[in-house]
Amino acid sequence: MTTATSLDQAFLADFHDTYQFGATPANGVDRQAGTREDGQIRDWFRERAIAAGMEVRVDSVGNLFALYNWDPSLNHVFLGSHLDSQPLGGRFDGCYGVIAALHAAQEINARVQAGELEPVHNLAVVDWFNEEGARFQPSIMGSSVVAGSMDRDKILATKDSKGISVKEALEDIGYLGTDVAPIPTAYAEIHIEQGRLLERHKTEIGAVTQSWYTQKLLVTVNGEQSHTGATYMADRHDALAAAAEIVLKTEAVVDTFPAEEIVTSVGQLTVEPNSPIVVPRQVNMVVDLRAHLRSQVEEARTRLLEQFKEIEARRHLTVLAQDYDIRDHQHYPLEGIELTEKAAAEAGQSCMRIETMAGHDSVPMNRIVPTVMVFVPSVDGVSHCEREFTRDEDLVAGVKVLAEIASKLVSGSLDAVEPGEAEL
Ligand code: HGY
Ligand code: MN
Ligand code: MN
Repeated sequence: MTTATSLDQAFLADFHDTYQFGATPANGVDRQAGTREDGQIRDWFRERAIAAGMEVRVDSVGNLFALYNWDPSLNHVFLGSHLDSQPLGGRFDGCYGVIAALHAAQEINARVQAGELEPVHNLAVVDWFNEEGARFQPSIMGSSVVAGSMDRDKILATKDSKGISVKEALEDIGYLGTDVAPIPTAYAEIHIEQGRLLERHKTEIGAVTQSWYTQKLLVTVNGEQSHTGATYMADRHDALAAAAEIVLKTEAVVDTFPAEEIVTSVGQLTVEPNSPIVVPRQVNMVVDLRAHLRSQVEEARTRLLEQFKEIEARRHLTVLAQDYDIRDHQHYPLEGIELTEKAAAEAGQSCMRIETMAGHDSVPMNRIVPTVMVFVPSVDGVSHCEREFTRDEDLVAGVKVLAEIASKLVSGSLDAVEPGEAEL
């Protein structure tokens, strides 16, 4: 077993090394899926994996795997997350989980080579393609294809705002793979919390129990173009003014729910024709609704659709809303939660059970194999922002916990456990 300090130092050296890829002036990263920067960090990861004696594979939707194949007849425990980021995103979201997995895997390999561990499964570290869903929508693409909840060909044909397809982008960075993906038997992912509960409770490890219910609404407002100077106000059908009301109503709909149980936002909005002296004819926007309970999202959705009707009638225009990217609750198996709690206790780390408000690759994976999701604290609960930060000591503590969980998974601890249930 490598001594803890060498594991810590090797992990921190690698993790800090990743900051260079897509580095932004305010200490963030911009490494959107399939971009040159995404390709650069993947090349770097591939080199580190090969140097650690791993076999590297790339599948047909750009998922990147690094494998320890101790016995070619065995399937693989997966450890992973994602290297892609949001625009002007944080250095930790996703990338931490991949580098933590890479070093946890090396720790487990050292134990296997030293005869301290007899694995009944091989081990795979994975960088899932396009978890973030910034450039290509929806999010959580690569793991959803492996989990069977998204169609491979549809994903490859998905285009970004410049009309470039996933297939073309992957070809450009050399990651349109032809390898057969390994077969998962269990999955574990460590990730920054991106919220503020661990910090609020002064707790070092989060054992994730379930994901929040989430959905998006693709909203199109159709008004009419006119001259911003020559058209009387009564004659205007201003799609952007209507959209502005929708943005504020999306924010206000949470007011009638218990605090911190539901969150809503409009994160993406495009205006047509976007000319300074033309009243906008069309606005396309994405409404993001997430809550602790499915019923809360459904109630908020009903209220918003009623408000959209009122805006339509008053402003003599149309508002179309389409349900999109619906993710049911996923309950992580109790046995996996208890694995995290035991591993944290062994590592002398405080631990609490927590729900994830953000989506992760572990959500689709949780549908096909027993999945363990672990959090480390986020300073100020900030994420998807250059200010995102987690302290080195918390990162290192997480790697140790992940290594302990991985050692139990490769020893078959969850072999008799079903994947997490979706809330019916
Ligand atoms: O959708 C999510 O919550 C994730 O950040 N992609
Ligand atoms: Mn993430
Ligand atoms: Mn993210």
